[in-house]
Amino acid sequence: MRKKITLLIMSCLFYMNGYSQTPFWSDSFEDTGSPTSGTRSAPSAFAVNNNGSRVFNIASNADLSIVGDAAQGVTYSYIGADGTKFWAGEDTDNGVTPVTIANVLKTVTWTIDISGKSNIKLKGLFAAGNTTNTPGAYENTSTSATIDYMSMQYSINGGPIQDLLNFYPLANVSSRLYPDADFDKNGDPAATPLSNTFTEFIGNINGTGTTLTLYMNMAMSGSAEEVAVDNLRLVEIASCVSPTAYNVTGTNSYCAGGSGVAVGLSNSETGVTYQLKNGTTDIGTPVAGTGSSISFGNQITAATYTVVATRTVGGCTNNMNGSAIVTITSPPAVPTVSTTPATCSANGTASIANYSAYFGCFGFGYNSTAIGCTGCTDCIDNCGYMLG
Ligand SMILES: [Ca+2]
Ligand SMILES: [Ca+2]
Ligand SMILES: [Ca+2]
Ligand SMILES: [Ca+2]
Repeated sequence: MRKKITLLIMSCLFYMNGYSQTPFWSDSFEDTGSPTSGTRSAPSAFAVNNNGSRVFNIASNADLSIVGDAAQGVTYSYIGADGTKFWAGEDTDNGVTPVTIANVLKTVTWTIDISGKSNIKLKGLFAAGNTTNTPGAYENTSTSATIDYMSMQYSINGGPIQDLLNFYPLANVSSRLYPDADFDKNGDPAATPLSNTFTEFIGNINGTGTTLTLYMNMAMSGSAEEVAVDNLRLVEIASCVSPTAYNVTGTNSYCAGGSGVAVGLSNSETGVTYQLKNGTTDIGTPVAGTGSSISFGNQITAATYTVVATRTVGGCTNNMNGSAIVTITSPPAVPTVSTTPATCSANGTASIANYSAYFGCFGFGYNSTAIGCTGCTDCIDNCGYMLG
């Protein structure tokens, strides 16, 4: 039950972020519930020893002795772990000499069911305990027996092992540990190096299958070369279906002082919200699709209105067809009547000027205010008289 509640909360958080990311697995290295499914295997793990300066295992800050950087005033502990425990790596050869790649490289392996999943991403928190800048502690030089690095890899259904996330020192020097997004085994100098505050990184898992094998590698040859990982998560990114383009409706004009023109959309989809816009400016709040036509209400401002649709799941958008052009016309002149009196030989005549324009604009009625025409009381009196 606890897991279900946790997953529900995470789903809500992702939803609020505007993405459709469904978490389906995690490992936070806590005593219970980690990992949430599948298996974690670490036959090369060893207990924290050497006063906390050798470790390849689950640990908490109380177990460790990390360097930090006194000059920067950095706290000598990892900051921002999820819960209290995480996986720590430090002096991962565990004191075995000589230091070789085989001795120093330690790996955690997970086996996870990914049946039916696609567009999978790995998320996780990564940190490096030693934040000394010059010279950095992590070696990437030909004179060093081994290169200090941390990486995540994966394979699907036992296929080739592929890179997922890399953290390496800069090329040919000793430095801090940097993200290596191009996987050339050199830290990327433009990136921000890892610090003792856990930072989230995301890697793409390409392909689909039934079994994902996830690898976490740490190769740290010294007691001042320190890394930590926490809260690994797998999320499935829902593909987004572009909203259908419907027609913007409501092109019309109204008389100045009137109540405006109703602007809407000829049809709509549920699961999509529709934002009315005047240029780049949002007008009002988004209207939820209903499966039929929707209205954005009467628009007073003369403008060309457009509509942008956004699908709730996935967040992709689409422009609706056309626009609604609202214009304002000036009130026509009040109708006038001219008459000729009857004589013995002829009937009198009466004619009304500007009749069509006026009533085409304001409509018929004795109370023009009720139909949106203000300041025309005289006209109505005249009209009533004339029509009577
Ligand atoms: Ca944790
Ligand atoms: Ca240490
Ligand atoms: Ca690189
Ligand atoms: Ca080293």
